[in-house]
Amino acid sequence: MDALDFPLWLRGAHYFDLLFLSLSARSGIQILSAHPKLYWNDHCTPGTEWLRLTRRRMPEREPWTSRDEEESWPSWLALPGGRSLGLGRHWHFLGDLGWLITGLLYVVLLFATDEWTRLVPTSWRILPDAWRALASYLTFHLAETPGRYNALQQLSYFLVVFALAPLTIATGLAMSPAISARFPRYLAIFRGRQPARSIHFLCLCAFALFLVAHVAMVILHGLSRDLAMIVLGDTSRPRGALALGLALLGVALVVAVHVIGTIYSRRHPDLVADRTGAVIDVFRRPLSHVAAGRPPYGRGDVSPCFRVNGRPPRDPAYEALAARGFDGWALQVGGLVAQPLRLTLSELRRMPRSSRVTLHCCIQGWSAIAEWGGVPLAYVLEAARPLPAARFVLFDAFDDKDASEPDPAGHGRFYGSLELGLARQPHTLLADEMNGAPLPIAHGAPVRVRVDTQLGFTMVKYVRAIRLVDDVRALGKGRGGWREDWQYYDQEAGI
Ligand SMILES: Nc1nc2c(c(=O)[nH]1)N[C@H]1C(S)=C(S)[C@@H](COP(=O)(O)O)O[C@H]1N2
Ligand SMILES: [Mo]
Repeated sequence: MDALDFPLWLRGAHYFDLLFLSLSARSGIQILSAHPKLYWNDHCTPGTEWLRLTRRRMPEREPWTSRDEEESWPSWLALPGGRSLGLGRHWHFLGDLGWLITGLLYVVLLFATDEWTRLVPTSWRILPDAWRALASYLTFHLAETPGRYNALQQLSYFLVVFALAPLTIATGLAMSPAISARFPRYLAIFRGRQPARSIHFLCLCAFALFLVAHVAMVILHGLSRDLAMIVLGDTSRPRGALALGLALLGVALVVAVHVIGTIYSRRHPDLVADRTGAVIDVFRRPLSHVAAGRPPYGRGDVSPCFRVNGRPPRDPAYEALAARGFDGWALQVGGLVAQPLRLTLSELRRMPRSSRVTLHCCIQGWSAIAEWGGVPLAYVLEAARPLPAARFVLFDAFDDKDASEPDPAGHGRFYGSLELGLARQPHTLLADEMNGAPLPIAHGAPVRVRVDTQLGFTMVKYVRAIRLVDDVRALGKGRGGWREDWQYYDQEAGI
């Protein structure tokens, strides 16, 4: 058994790991740049971050929004670089999907063959042996590799495959608002969303460290022999030069995928968003439509500070309404309904009410907890009686981004949509209260949407009208929302 070989599937998995992990790493850095601060608490109170990768300070006096905290990192580091969180997420999920499939095939084949014996320690002796190997490396001596891996190699490969990789996946999943709303106990394993996010980042650091050590060891132990094994599967008579040539070609191909992906994302963002979106929506869609469980939070968990994203409308009609305490505001409900409605704030407040203390997850990475009170959207929809053709609920907002934001990512009025099934779930609210008080202007007065299972950008503030439609493609750029259109956020916002 000492002469285990390196079959093609193992060499292929090794190569595809490099491709997909590197895509996920660069796009993960892109996602981090949208909120380059890490916390151990889910309130994300400014100043409590344990790591900040930005020099930008928020003004003390003027109001700022979480988009002002976003960094723009260069393309050699982040995929695709610049302020492109939406596209970064597309690449991240694509890389993850490829990596998951590669990993699953690898693990199945590992145990279907004898190859697992090289990786999985079968005796506790591995610990003192690995320690001895480490000590010899630390004193600049190579540890023996008798036929297969030495104890330190075996232990570190084993830990990467069976501890680091699962931990990375588990903490990634924990950041999904759909999963944490459906299975709050799962989030509790990591003590919250921000700890999960921090650990996910530390996993990236661990992968990077492993890569450096792994490549260093290969070079120290004999580059051409090791390359011949992992590239060609040669164990007896290594063809070092051929292996080196092929390895360089392989790395060049990975680099080419990165370069082409980056250039395409920057030049044709719409095209890249649509193509990659089509692939990843297959596994994202079911996630986005799970029902919410009972939120595990109480009033005592409410965050001391709740960030704002999206400045208040600079619209004379809205400002006049706000000056009158929204007297005169009415919610229009129309489109594909049997009974169009016009509901004033007091009429809306007389409908059955509900309140929930929930975790808000912004796509940029920050979170906060608040109590929201209002009318379940289902009651309003029931009163309007959607026609059978209705499939989406569209929310028109008052804020025209060209007027309200100093540096808008796009143009025109904000809008968003929810698939009808999601809009009807009992946790979907038209909220007019936050933490027991009327909804403040910064957070969307007089009425905003709240959905437990989705990312923050789907929860339209400053709602003006609701329309039921059969298709979202006729609106804006056709992606179902303002941030989807201009920032390439995904309509399937459960992850
Ligand atoms: N009308 C409107 N609604 C909006 C936005 C916006 O810019 N305009 N931003 C969205 C985003 S990205 C988030 S994270 C939440 C933020 O809600 P908050 O400002 O109450 O924290 O509102 C969402 N709803
Ligand atoms: Mo957001």
